[in-house]
Amino acid sequence: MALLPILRYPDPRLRKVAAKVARVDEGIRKLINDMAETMYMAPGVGLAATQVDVHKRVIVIDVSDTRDALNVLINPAIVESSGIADCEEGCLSLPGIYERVRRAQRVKVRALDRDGGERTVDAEGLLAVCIQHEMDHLEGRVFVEYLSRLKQSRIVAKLKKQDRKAG
Ligand code: GNR
Ligand code: NI
Repeated sequence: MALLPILRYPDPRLRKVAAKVARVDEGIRKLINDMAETMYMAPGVGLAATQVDVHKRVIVIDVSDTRDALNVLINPAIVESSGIADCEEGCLSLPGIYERVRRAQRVKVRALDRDGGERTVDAEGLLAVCIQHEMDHLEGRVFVEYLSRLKQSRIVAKLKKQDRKAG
């Protein structure tokens, strides 16, 4: 396994649209293992391949307290959604930034698992929010793009200041 570097906003590579996975092979399973390790170490509750500069439709998520319930979603598609949830979100590509975003409260997602089998996940609460956040990454979208231009420019300034302090 290997820890992968996470791209930081506003890196233009975060804007790339990820391609469908044609076959769930050993290369994809290695990517999943590395992404899971990177997510747990960060620590975060989810990670999209886009964030580690791999532009394939692969997501890992674990919203459990015990950190032992890994969800792997390959080529995810939302087939149903309902309700509204306003959730304070964070992102490993924007360390230290937390903002409220409006999402669907429940989503039903069809995806492939790490063995290439089809599965459907019925999600609500943080899992549902996280799935939508990660699927946005695969489309080249980051949660702050739902905020006003003014807020976005303040966030970019704050991240730049962080980078300067870190050297
Ligand atoms: O670790 C994360 N926490 C989080 C909290 C609320 C809503 C979404 C998230 S996802 C984020 C990890 C990440 O950046 N995934 O892309
Ligand atoms: Ni994120």
